[in-house]
Amino acid sequence: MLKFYYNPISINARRVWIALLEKQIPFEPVLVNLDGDQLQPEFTAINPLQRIPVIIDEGFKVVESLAILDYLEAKYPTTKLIPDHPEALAVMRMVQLVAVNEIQTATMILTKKLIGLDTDAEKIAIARKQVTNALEFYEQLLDQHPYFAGEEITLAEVVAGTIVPSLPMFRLALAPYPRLNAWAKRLAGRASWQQTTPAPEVIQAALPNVKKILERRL
Ligand SMILES: N[C@@H](CCC(=O)N[C@@H](CS)C(=O)NCC(=O)O)C(=O)O
Repeated sequence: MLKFYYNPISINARRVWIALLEKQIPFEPVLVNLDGDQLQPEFTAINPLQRIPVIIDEGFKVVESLAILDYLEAKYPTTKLIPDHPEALAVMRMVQLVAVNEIQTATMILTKKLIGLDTDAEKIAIARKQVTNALEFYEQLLDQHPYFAGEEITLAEVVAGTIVPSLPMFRLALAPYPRLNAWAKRLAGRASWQQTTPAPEVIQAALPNVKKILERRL
């Protein structure tokens, strides 16, 4: 059975978790405690980058969440999460890349501020602006569709939908973006989102580990 190395507080792992659930792929979850287990020789042998998520499927190992999502789509295409239509495909990729390159990089800075590691006001203002520009872009892109690429969820939702709903944690409200706000509520109603949403106390308890990771990483 497909092995899935994860931790419930990891948004990168959550993307994969949601895709596995949406595609109804049976899997064996392997919890990696981010309190240093990821740095031990046993896990380093699985992923030299010392990060989750990782999947091992029939002996084939994939690291990097976006690569895993592409692999799952190619291997298990029954529930489609990547559209064929060129415009829908472009929208899906834009949303994914903006989530990773714009929003996620900015939330690293905002997380550092939240846990008291970085308080450079100028850098924080730049990070906040980077996020609000991305949200404005998403708001326009959603237009009148329930989901970014049309009537069905795609990897756009799987990737942006696991980071955008967490933004209020950084005092970045979704209310000024009515379509995006409605989209986030739509996703929150899905079983795969509900099953993978970390409880606030789980996030709270993980903050010391998050702090250690951010101190060690770029
Ligand atoms: N680009 C990677 C990022 C993976 C990543 O940073 N994972 C974090 C958890 S969200 C991790 O394992 N961190 C452990 C560490 O840095 O020690 C992906 O998309 O899979």
